[in-house]
Amino acid sequence: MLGPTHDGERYELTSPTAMPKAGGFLWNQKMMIQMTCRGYAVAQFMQPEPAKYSHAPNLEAKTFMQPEQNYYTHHPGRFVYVKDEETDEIFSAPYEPVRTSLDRFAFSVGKSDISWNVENLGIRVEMKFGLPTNDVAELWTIKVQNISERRRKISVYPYFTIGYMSWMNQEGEYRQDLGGIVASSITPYQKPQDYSKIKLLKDKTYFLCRTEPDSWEVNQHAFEGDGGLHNPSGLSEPTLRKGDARYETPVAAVQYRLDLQPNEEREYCFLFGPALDDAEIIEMRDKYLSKEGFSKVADDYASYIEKGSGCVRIETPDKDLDNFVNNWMARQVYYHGDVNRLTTDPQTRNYMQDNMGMSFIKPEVAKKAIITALSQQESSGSMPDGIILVEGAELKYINQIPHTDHCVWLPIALEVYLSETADYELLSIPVQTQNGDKFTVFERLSRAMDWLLSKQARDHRGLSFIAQGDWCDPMNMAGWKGKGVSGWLTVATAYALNIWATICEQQGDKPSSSRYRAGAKDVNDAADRHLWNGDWFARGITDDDVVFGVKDDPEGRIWLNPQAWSILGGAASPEKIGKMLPQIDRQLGTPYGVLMFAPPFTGMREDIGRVTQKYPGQGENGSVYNHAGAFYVHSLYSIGESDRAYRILRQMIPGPSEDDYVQRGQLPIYIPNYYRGGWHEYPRTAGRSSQLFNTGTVSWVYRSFVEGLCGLRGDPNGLSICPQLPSAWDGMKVTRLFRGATFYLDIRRDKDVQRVTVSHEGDTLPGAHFGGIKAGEVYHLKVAVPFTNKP
Ligand code: CEZ
Repeated sequence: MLGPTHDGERYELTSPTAMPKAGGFLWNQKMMIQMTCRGYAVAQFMQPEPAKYSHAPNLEAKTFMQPEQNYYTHHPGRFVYVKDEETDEIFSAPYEPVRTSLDRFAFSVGKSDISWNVENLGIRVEMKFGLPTNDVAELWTIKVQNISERRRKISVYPYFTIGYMSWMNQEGEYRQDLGGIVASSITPYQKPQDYSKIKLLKDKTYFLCRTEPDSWEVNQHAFEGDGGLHNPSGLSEPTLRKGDARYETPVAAVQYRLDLQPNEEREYCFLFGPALDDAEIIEMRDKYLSKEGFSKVADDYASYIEKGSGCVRIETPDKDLDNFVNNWMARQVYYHGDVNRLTTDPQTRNYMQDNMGMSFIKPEVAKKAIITALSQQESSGSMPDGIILVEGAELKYINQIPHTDHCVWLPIALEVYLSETADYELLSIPVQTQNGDKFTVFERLSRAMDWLLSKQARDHRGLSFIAQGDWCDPMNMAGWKGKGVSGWLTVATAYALNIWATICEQQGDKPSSSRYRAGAKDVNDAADRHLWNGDWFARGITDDDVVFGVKDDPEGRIWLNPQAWSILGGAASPEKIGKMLPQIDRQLGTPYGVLMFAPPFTGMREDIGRVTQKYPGQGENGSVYNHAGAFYVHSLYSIGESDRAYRILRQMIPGPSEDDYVQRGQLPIYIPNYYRGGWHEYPRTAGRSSQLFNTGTVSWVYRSFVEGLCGLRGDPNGLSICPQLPSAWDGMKVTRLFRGATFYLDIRRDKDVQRVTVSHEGDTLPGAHFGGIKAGEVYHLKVAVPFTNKP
């Protein structure tokens, strides 16, 4: 039913019903499209705020991408109806809207295109689309072939949703002069001052045909009639009526009437996208709608995606893991770093983490992002909730709610950038803000750390205020009266301070280093005093001084984040870790990964906030929230808990058993932000994927593969080598691109070594470290690892 193609370049699903929401996604810096196996699409483009060219049938709320997005008959999609003119039988490809059982179905997700191969009634329909690298458009190729042994008379009707564009003004018609269907609208607005914002929006949607159709219908209602989308009335007539839409919902439906000999095939190409005016439509047509245009786009886009293929390839005993890491993981990290989740004001923590991942792929982008973020630092040293990426953009939605954790992410992202590049010069670059102050990157980091330690950020006990949220956005009422504190942020502050202290040390700034280490110790002592609850750390203390995330809590009893970050930040001593880990295994372990906390809340706790109102086991309310799981994995690798770390990493990837795929409902081409929790409460839905590929998880997971599992982490002098194989493995091979050089590592377990031993060209190196790296060189290393997993 599901599997990779032999070279791992694609993933194929051969059932349209087993995993109905499973899909793939493509993007460029201006747009993103998520496509399900059944033909539904969610596409968005930036102008510069997110907008649509293929709409729902009603006015859609503009918000972030929704988890477990529902699809319905009139959901935007890309379909092809086929009618046998001799029998009047119909079916549609890929599967929606007709939903007939097909003779063959294959949905195939590639890195740079998505395609289908569908057979029914002796007709084969192949659909395939890709995107240009720098424009907003979909380039579709639809092939139709007679695979029966007799001559066939059929009609083929590509049907692309345009949908409800506007309540102010919308229309659509076939434009002979342009060669396709064009719908026009005015984006609704009410404030006069918004007129200037909307007047240059791309309010037209075009569907251009390389081959002129025999007929068309632009009026959605006329096409569908009373038959319904699964049996549209328009198909019951010999030809579509060439109708238009006048303040009616437009659709792009065209008809080709074919008379095909056995094996005969036709190929049609279409361009679908938004435009400002006719001139732009003509420009797009001339640029793309030719054979050469299509093949150039395919090549250019493939090489654009190729640039994001990352810095590591692995060969392990787990082939499915290899396939994911080698083919898909970096792609998702690249997507995040490249488009910033298609927003003009990414949340600061997301922006920093997405760019942490980008350090492994395009470090120059990460560098720019660090500077951009710092150029918006507040004069107090704290960071704003979101980073404005486009002039004139505003902080919106969640970024209008005060969260207190943003400074923490600065040294974390910076650390990875430095360990990948050793570009310590970044630290002395001066960065000016709009307030007029000017400090170097180094000084700005110190100011951010000072803020975390300041009275504004910490209470009389030394614990970090939470205000209206920390990493957990919806934990909005634990501290909104100004007193509540975050257990996670407290231990995370220590982690950030310690990272920064190490960088200060590397810079030879001993006084700063000691100051931040002392700060971290102070924070950790406070955590120890007020948050340790016997077997684990509490999640926080409310405005009314109630400690939560503790043994006596019937719901939200144990949270993963305070445990993971206390390991990273040093609040958890080995003795404490020894108590925490079995509790995490027991209370948070599920077959689909580790829960963010348990048990989930079943009703509002007004002293914690809206996280408790989410559906139990969904989103932040006790799901397998992979971002939290990824922090935990990173913390486990930091203490040599390789087996636990690997188990949880592996659980983040769907499969490889068929039952697991079906339960999660997702292809193993990305890691979603969550899998449903409620393993005890709601086993039927536990494990179900959110299908949401926007998530801070991936940077951390990639980091854990590179630095944890492969153990290949940069430092000022070179590459340190400390693989952490799961105990069931005898060895693995790794290719690692690092500072311009290529490393081939053959890693084997060896009963004769007590510590990791590295040899290069027959010589054993003095330590598990490789220095003097020259860009352009190729190094072959043999790595012997002991049977115990402790680093
Ligand atoms: O958004 C993410 C945030 O983008 O939730 C994470 C947080 O760390 C990220 O910065 C954990 O809270 O507001 C909500 O209730 C939403 O659930 C968002 O919190 C959530 C969505 O996944 C956004 O896609």
